[in-house]
Amino acid sequence: MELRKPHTLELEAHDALVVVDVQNDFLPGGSLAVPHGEEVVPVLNRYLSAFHSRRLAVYATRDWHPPEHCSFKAQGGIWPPHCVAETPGAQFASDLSLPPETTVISKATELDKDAYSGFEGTDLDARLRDREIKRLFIGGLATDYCVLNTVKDAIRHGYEVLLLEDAIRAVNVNPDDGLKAEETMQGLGARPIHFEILTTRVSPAGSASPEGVEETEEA
Ligand code: VGL
Ligand code: ZN
Repeated sequence: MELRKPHTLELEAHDALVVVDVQNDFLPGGSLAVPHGEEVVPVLNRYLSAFHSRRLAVYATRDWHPPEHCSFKAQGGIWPPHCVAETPGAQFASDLSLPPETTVISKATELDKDAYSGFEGTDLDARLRDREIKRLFIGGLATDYCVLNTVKDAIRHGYEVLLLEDAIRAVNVNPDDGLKAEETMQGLGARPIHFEILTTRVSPAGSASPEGVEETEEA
């Protein structure tokens, strides 16, 4: 018999959080600002806290381009210069609370290749397999580019994907791009979730209580 309430989700040992490209250039004032991009930060901080307090794995991807990257308009690409490695625009949002054990994954680092997926040209899959990670909780920026492609690759690599629907925002070059991306991800099997469905087993010591009482995650 299923004792758990429907629409709740308990974090498990083989879960990892993947925070996609929450970098200054994608936030207000940045060179490729995602509309409302800053709104993902406080929500991601709640997920980060939930993962950190359970000692679960956290990964943060970052767009990390050379100064004359092929995706920039001057080189015939479609984007303004953004996330140039080692510049302030490429830094993670200052109010993003990444735990010290976060694994940083740099992508699109080569001059003549773009990469929207955190798996493309990186060791992310190998690192996840090393830790026997099975489920990925994926959120960040932007829904219609790097989140979409990271989720697609995650599913292709066999991970179960929980899409943090409350912690993604879209560029929306075309008005529906974000919505279409969400439909695509769900069509491939990604399950949209929001923070409030996470449960925790609370005890004074912070470990599982003998009763295994489930409570909804604190705000
Ligand atoms: C991204 C456009 C260009 C992203 C990266 O992180 O979604 N979008 N480079
Ligand atoms: Zn880029």
